[in-house]
Amino acid sequence: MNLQKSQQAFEEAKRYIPGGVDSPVRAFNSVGGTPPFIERGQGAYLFDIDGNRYIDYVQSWGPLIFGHCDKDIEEAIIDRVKKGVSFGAPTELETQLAKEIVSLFDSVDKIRFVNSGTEAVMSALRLARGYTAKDDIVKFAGCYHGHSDSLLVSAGSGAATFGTPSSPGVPADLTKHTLIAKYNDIESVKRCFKDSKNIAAVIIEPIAGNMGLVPADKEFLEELRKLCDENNTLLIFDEVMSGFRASLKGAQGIVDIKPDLVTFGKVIGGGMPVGAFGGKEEIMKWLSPEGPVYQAGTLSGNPVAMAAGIATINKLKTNPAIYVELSKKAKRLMEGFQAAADAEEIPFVTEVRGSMFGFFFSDKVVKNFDDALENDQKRFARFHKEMLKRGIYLACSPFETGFISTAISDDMIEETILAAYEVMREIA
Ligand code: HOZ
Repeated sequence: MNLQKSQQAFEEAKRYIPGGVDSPVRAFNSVGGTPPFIERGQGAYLFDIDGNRYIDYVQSWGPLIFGHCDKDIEEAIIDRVKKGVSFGAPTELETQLAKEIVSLFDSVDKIRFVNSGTEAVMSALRLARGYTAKDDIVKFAGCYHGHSDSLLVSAGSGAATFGTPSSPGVPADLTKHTLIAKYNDIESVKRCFKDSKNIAAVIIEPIAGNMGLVPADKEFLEELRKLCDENNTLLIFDEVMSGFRASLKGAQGIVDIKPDLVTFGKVIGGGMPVGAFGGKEEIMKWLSPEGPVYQAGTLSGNPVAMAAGIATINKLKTNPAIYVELSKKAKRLMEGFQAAADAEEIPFVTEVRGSMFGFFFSDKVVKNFDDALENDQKRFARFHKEMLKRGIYLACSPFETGFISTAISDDMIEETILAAYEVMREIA
């Protein structure tokens, strides 16, 4: 595979942008080699500037559930762009998208749009603290909720990839309010409640997608709900990744547990920058201008992002059966990878939730961050590199998640599995 132009582009980018990227994981540091610089996407494929074609299992880290350049979403975006790209004033589009999401999520009476998952979570936490008049929060090791100060503690995703799950520049005065519990371990949460009577919220990815794909057990989430109720603490589900990905109703649609607040991103913008947080009326009315908790943004509810989101959610709502199809493909892909690993006696485990998939080079079922850290990262890096050479674009870290889009055909899945057989043989 020729990556000459990408190599040049990367060197050039490094002169002007730290590490050459605007989000660390994209630099491929954990898998080595040059990240292909992307020229365009079409359907299931990515094309880089050297002319290489890849089957894309990243799909912009989740948003592109209908693949690249889906005609309906593309038309909705182009149509809106012609009418003006930003007003900093209300449009009916915001209400339209809000209505769609509220109608699907029982836990959401009202919602506010922002520009990213980081912003959504940061704002939801401020609201939770304002509403409860408490300061502490509980987060789980390995969960990633964006890079705001309070949450960059024991964080997954890029932070875990680079072995810096906390960051310089985050004052200890702030992080002392963040208590860390162990995913899928209710006793660790009970200990937090014992240590602090000042817990405003427990925040969790109900399907963790940032330490690899690690779903929370239903019983664990039920216990969590109970503990929060007993302690007048809000339960926040971070569904930035799982919202509209795991099912039409996100992780909540699978486990049937209602959080007090939910954060969204990715799919609700159809690939445009977006985030949102929502919840019960009683809590949401604390938000400015209705209430005293301040939160704002010029590009919030941006019309182009709203139009893309509406087109995406409409397509999903009119065809909910696609989740069955996507999940079937994800399962087939993971069964294929598993069989390829088994054939070479390589320790390997997989997970699937809706259109999300994950795998670890490990011999134990991964239930939490400690388990995830035990995966063979060197072998992952070799696997990733060899798959890329064969035109298969997978997330470039074992602490991320893979995504199936409707554009990915059964034949592409089989092609990917064949490549996995070859690669497993090579890395055995
Ligand atoms: N680490 C982010 C997903 N969990 C992706 C960041 C990026 O777009 O590079």
